[in-house]
Amino acid sequence: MKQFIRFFSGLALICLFGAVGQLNGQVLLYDNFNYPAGEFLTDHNWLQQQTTATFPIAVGTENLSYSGYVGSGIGNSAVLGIEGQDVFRGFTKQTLPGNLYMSFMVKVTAATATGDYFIAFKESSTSTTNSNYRGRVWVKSDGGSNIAFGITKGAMTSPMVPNYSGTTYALNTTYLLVVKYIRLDGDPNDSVKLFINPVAGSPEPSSAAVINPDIDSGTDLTGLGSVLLRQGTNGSSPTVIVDGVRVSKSWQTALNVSDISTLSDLKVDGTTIYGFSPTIFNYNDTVPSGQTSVLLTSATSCAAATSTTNAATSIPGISTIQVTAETGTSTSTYTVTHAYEFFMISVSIAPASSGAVSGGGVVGGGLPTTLTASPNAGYIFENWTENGNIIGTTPVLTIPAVLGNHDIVCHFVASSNTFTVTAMPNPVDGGTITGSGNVTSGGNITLTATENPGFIFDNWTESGNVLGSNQSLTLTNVQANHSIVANFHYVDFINDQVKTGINVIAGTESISLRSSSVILDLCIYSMDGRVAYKARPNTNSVIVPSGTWMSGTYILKARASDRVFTQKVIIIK
Ligand SMILES: [Ca+2]
Ligand SMILES: [Ca+2]
Repeated sequence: MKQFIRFFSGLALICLFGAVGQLNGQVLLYDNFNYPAGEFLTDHNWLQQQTTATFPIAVGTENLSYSGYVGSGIGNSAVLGIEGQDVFRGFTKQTLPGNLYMSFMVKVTAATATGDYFIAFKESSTSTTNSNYRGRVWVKSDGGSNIAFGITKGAMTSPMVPNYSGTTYALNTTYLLVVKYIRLDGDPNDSVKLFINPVAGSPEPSSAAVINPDIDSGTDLTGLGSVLLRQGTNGSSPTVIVDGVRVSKSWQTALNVSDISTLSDLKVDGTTIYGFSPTIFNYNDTVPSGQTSVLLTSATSCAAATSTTNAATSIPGISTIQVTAETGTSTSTYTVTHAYEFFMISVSIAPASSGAVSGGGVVGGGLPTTLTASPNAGYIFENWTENGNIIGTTPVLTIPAVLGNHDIVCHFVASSNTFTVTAMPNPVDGGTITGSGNVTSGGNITLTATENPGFIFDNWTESGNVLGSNQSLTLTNVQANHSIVANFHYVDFINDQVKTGINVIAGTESISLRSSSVILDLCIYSMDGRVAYKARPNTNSVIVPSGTWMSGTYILKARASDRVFTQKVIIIK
């Protein structure tokens, strides 16, 4: 048992109302007997009731179908006959008040005139000795090939007298039956209905084929928690094939696919995660020091939903559980962050009500986190500060690995009082500019131009007008947006300031250059100033063919990404 706090984040309350509306769409149990024929139901999620183990209930080869029914035509079936073993399969126990539906297909191959019941709800989900059965479904014959279905709420006083339909149904025919158990607080007030061959996809009929009111004296059970398959009493047992058993809280999902994609439980290392709720999708899990992996288990709210778990492979790490509804359309993803410790990223907004920040909160130690600023109308983002220091100037702030608590302020400024000053170098590789950004009305802003190798700064212009020729430009009393250009020109001096790192070999047929950095521009001039060769190689190694050139002295100028280079070259033929 872990003795530490499991944090959780309540991020999903907005989903609460939708989830409440969906609760009746849960499928609590469904079984299409999609198991190998001949195997016993006790091999497949069913438990033996009481101690009788003779004539165990097995999976049959026949697969029942009913047009439009969700459990139609899947897998095999269960075959019940002579008195012997009974079995039950549990579901999440349902307490008062509420309606519970049990739908299934049945094909009766033999029945007695005495009649007997073969399926019912049972009180306990797990107890093999609990024998409180409710909503018992009976079948009897007229002595020939006609049969009737009946229902009792509970254990009738002897002799058992179910309410039966007319003997208008036939042996060896597949029927869809739906038991509705109406459970109310107090007694006697529960009742049961049996629908025979309802139309799948249609609303619940206003009247059932058979109704049995609460005429027994039993008090309310603690709930209903399983489905019982019963092989009857010697001499009265029918032989039935049961298939597509489905327990649900609504008529709709008793007969049709469910669209619920939530979890009913989420365990980490065997313990339900602190604060679990089906409608909370993000959790934080503090892992004990030294533990390097986690085991996740979960249960879906709807038995017919499916889930896929991807557990974190290291700590800190994140696990996800994706749940897909029976419909295949609705999905939910639950996320668990595992870490040895958690830190708090506190974010405040300045000034108040000027914007919002997403992200922050509790973050696992060592994991990254991202804050995203969104200004309210009338404001623009300015910067992030922590302890008075600017730590970011773009609206998205990422902390690569959170190793402590943070108290971050997101600053916005009123857009009506703020102007943006942008600055671009011309040409784009002529140099760099610092200092551009937002400035409040009437404020000052200073731009600084820095030359790239080979370039010289000329001046600042805006819309073609020269603003200054100092490498530092200050705009005062800013009252508008500005788009400033810093102009540079390429230097054509013979003696450049930086000239190392490029090797030149001049032969009779070619001149080869090899540079430690990429050669961007290459120009070779004759001594009278004419261009003999010009190229933009964009590579570290260049070979210039010079076989047709006259003997003489040439000036070679190369501009690499980090330097410029000028050298005289003598070509001797
Ligand atoms: Ca089946
Ligand atoms: Ca009651």
